[in-house]
Parts: sequence; structure tokens; C-alpha cells
Amino acid sequence: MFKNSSHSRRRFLYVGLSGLAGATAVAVGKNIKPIYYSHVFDKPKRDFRVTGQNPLKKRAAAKGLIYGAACGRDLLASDKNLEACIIRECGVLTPENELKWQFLRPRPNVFDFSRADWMAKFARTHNMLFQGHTLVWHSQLPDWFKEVVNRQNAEKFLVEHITTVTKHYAGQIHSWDVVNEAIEPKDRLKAGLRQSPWLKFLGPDYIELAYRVTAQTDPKAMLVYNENDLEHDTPEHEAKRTAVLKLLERLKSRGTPIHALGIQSHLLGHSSLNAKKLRNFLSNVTSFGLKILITELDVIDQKLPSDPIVRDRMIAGMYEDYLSIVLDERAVIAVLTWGLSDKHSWLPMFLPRSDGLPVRPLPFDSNFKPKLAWNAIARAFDQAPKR
Ligand code: 9MR
Repeated sequence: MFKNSSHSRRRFLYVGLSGLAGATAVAVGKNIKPIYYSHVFDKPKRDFRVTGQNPLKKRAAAKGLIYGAACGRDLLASDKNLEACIIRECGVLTPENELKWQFLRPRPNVFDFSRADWMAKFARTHNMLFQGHTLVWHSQLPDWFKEVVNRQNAEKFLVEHITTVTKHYAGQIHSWDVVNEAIEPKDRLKAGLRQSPWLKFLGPDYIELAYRVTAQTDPKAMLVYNENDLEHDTPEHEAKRTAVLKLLERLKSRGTPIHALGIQSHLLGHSSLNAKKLRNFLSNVTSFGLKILITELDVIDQKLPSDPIVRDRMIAGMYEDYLSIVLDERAVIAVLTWGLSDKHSWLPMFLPRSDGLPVRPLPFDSNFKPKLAWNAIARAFDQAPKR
């Protein structure tokens, strides 16, 4: 958003008569270049009113949609407010880290399901669906992985891992993110594939293999390909959309048991959306007979203005704009936010603000009060066509 420049710069906020900020100006020498956040600026009178008191899961369910959130076991077990909020708002729960290799496999031959089991039980107890994240990923592999896994034994490790984990949870998982983030055009490899240990050891067919093995042991689960950076109107996101479509086309043409695309949707609050391109992409995905899940929604406010009131309006605007586009597509069956309250998010560690202020990416504030982002999500569900 703020293009790099060697000049020093200051940012101004235009606060209009209505008290709404719609633009940020960047002063470069004598030239002041306003940068417009169109999703708010275009709609200065936008209000985020909602009717009724229903929690998000009920509003979603009224449209045949599922709403839920990701959460960690330790937080859920220790924070009563979070627990109450999750139980009230969510129809599906994703363990944020507990089903990743790093947590499940402390040693090459040891599986520790205790933390993930606790979460599965929590979901069951509170009538929530349980979402599996994730079986095959280049990241959050255990420390021993580098020493132990190689070209010769990688297939054995992959198949054994998927079989053991999916057997353990067979029948309990609504949808499995079987493969996560396998595309990265920036790596400049064939078909836009990411340079991951799995690709290095097994070649591109590791993806298809992962779906086939999962389908064998858990034939009831919805099998998802989950990917990031697909949402915005930037050349990088466009390249990823193109590569993902090619991957899905290839998998489908080979009869791979894959049922849905997971669009992570870590939205950049300062970046623009292109409704036409996004709709086209969704419609191309559905042309392969796939469903779509919004799997990790939040709004990254790293580059948004400091004022929390201004920031919250922009974040809410992004939530509503994005959801109103994607929910128009009836193949979208679920929306999950990556967390529920600003008290717990991955963002302070990964994408903190330069002004040191707390990030505000989620529907509830750090005291579990609903923010405008909550209203925006509620409005998008209320306005969505029925599935
Ligand atoms: O939220 C997760 C955080 O706690 C972990 O430290 C991090 C490690 O990479 O992964 C985060 O979750 C990621 C998810 O598994 C895949 N998509 C991106 C998410 C945010 O980084």
C-alpha cells in the first residue's frame, strides 16, 4: 500500500465531517498523495447495524452456512470468556496448531494425540463440527524431521502419518485440510509449486497421494486443499489464483478424491479487492465440482491508521465487502475466522504494527465485546443467499 520510497514521509488521516476516515495521505516532499481505502471511503455513510441478538453460528445456519473459529487448546482450557464466546458463536472448531506434525509427532515413532483429542471432545460436547488442520504442510514440522526424513523414506512417513492420524479421527472430522499451501509462484518452480520438503523428496505427485490415502482411511470427511494469498487484486494473488486453478484442474482430471478449496482469507486491510476477479475465480473453482470454505478469515491491520475507531471501521468494511462477494457464490459452505477475539491472534507475533498498538483483526475485542467486525460478519450472513 505505502509504496517504498527513499523520501521521508508522514501519514495524515482525513477525518471527514461524519467522523469517518476514508483516506490516508502520504507526504513525499511537497507532494501529498492521498491513498484511498475505497472499501470505506466510497461509503462514508455506511452503517454496520444488525438486527436481533443471534450469534454468528445461528445467522450462518439460517442460510445453510457453517460459522466457526480456530483456537488453541491451552487458551480454550484456561480462558473462561473465550470458552463461553466459542460455545455461543461457533458451529465448527479448528485446532490452530494441535493437529500439525510438530505437535502430533514429538518423535519419529511416537504420536501424541492428547491435545487434539481434548479439542475434539470439546467440539463434540458442545455440538460443534471439528475441522482438521492440516495433514501435509511444509511448515511446523518437528525438529527431527530434517535429520530423519529423506528421499528414500518420505513416502513411508507421509502415508504412515496420514493413515495414523485420519484413522484416529475417522468419522469425527467435518473437513480435512489435507494439503496446505502447496503453491508459491515466487519459488519459480514448475506449475507454481512451492519448494517444500515433500516436493523435494517425492515430486509433484505427493499432493495426489495425500488425498488418496486420506480418502481411504476417512471416506466420510470432506477433503480440502487449503491455500493463502488468493483474495486481493495484486499480481501476486492473481498468479496464485491461476496456479491453484491449474492444480485443482489437474487433480480433478486424474480422479483425485478432493472435494473443496479452502481459501484462507488472511485479508490485508490496506489492499483492494476486485469483485469481478474474485467472483470469476470462485466460479472457476466450482466448475470443477468443488465446494469452497473460507478457512482462516481475519483482517491484517498492520498498515492501517492508529486510531482504533477509524481502524475498526476499515476492518469491518473489509470483512463485509469480502464476505458479501464470496457468500454470493453458493458453493461457499463455511466461514471460519482464525481466532475469535483480539486477545488471541497469530498477528502480534507475525505482523505487528510499527506504532506498537495492539492489533484488532477479529470480531471480538480483547474483552470479548463484539466489534464492528462482528456486525459486518453478521450482516454478510443475514444478506447472503440461502444454500
Ligand atoms: O496461528 C498459527 C500460529 O499459532 C503458528 O505459530 C503459525 C506457524 O506458522 O501458524 C499459524 O497458523 C497458520 C495456519 O496453520 C496456516 N495458514 C496461516 C496461519 C497463520 O500463520
